[in-house]
Amino acid sequence: MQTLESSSVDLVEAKDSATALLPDFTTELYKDAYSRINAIVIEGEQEAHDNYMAIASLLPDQEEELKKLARMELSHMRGFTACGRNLGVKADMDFSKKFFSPLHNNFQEAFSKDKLPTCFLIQAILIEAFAISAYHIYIPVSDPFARKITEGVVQDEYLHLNYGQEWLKANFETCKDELIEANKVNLPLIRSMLEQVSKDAAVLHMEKEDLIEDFLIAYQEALTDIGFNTREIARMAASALIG
Ligand code: PL3
Ligand code: FE2
Ligand code: FE2
Repeated sequence: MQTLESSSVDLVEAKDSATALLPDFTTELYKDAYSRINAIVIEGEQEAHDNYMAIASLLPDQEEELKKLARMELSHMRGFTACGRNLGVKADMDFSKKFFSPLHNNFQEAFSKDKLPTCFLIQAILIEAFAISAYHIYIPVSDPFARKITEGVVQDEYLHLNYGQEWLKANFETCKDELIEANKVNLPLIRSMLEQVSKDAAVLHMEKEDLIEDFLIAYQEALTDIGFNTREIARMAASALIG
């Protein structure tokens, strides 16, 4: 007998196996979408490098460690550049510079005012959680060359997220209000970036809902570890919905 429960399980399984099908990496449609997604990732890794170097200049006692993180970002950037080259795709860097510019400007403004908690929130929490979710969802639908590279990168991104988390946790009481404010301004930007990338991501067989879900898990876990309680986190997440 077909119960309600078993039919919904069937549906979920049907959806899973449909999205698990690998795309055809050689079509113009795929390569066109990849030219923007690949550029976003290359630009994101470059900005991450620059952001850790900037943070290093504000934290002389942790300069070596932060420079190490920055170097990792450059090697990620080279890895993803190779992924595009391997597929015969030219990354659309004009597009990706515009894509990052609102977040880039907010980081620069915070940096110019020595607002370290905001810098950490933007780079080590928001951008890293965004990257972790994107790379997770990309790995099962990627070409074999890109898969190897992305699997290596995602391990590093956890280290970066963790680094920011530890710093914010150690300074939680003094930076809490600034973090709430920075979240209010910058989480809506991440949401809008997700919206902007979703059509191209779908061509790569990456679903927007999965990206959002994975992002929220990483973000929520980070905020919990830093010291926010459940109600505060719910409020912070809601600010992206309300804008
Ligand atoms: C920080 O270390 C890196 C920041 C990179 C930001 C990446 C955002 C990616 C969103 C689009 C989905 C990409 C899928 C992966 C394709 C190579
Ligand atoms: Fe990275
Ligand atoms: Fe990173």
